[in-house]
Amino acid sequence: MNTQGAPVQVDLFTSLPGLGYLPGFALPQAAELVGLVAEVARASPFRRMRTPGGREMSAAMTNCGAAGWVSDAKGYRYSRQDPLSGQPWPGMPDLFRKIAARAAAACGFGGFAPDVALINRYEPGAKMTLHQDIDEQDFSAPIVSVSLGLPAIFLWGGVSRADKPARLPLHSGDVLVWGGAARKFFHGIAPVKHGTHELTGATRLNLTFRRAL
Ligand SMILES: O=C(O)CCC(=O)C(=O)O
Ligand SMILES: [Mn+2]
Repeated sequence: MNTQGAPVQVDLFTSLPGLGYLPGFALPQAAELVGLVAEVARASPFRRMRTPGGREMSAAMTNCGAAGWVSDAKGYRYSRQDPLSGQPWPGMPDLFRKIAARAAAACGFGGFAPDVALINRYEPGAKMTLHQDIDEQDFSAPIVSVSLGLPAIFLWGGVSRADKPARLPLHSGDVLVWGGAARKFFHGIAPVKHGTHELTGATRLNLTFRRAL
C-alpha cells in the first residue's frame, strides 16, 4: 500500500531480479521530504567526502540517524559523530522512518527500522560509480532508496562488478528496495543530466535508508 492506501505497483522483479521498484511512492510527501533534508543539512551540511584513495566524490553527502556513513583516508565506515562538528548526526525525522518502513514492507521486508539515512546530493554531472553497500552490520535488512528532484539513471548490476548493469530511469518520488539475495548487488548512478526541478532546482537528492549498526 502507498501512503494514500492504493495498491502499490512493484514491478521489474522479473526483468531486474531482486530490485523492488515503487514508482511515485514518495511523491505525495516529496516537498516535505525536501524540506526535512534542508533541515538536516542546516545542522550537518552537505560535503564532498574523499575516497580512501584520496579522490573527491562527485556527490555531496550528509546523514541523519544514530550514525552516518563517512569516507576518508582511513576508509569507509559508519560514525556516530559528524566529523565536521564532532557532534552526533541530526536525528532521523519520523516521516523518513515511516516512508522507508512502508516501502520495505511493500516489497516483502516487514519490520524495517532504519538507523541511518545517508543523503546524497548530485549536481549535474555528478555520478556514483558501481559499488556495493557493504559497510552495514545487518545484511538481513534491505536498502531503501528514495529519489527526489532531477531524474537520473540507476545502474543495477549483479553479484560481480563485471556484470553489465541494467539502466533504470528514476524520477522524483520513485523508491527502490533491494535486499535478500540482491542485498550486495552492485549499483550506481550515471552522470546526472542538466535540468531544473520545481522542488530542488538543479539538483538530485537521494536518501538511502540502512540498518547499519
Ligand atoms: O543515488 C542513488 O540513487 C544511489 C545512492 C547509493 O547507492 C548510495 O548512497 O550508496
Ligand atoms: Mn549504494
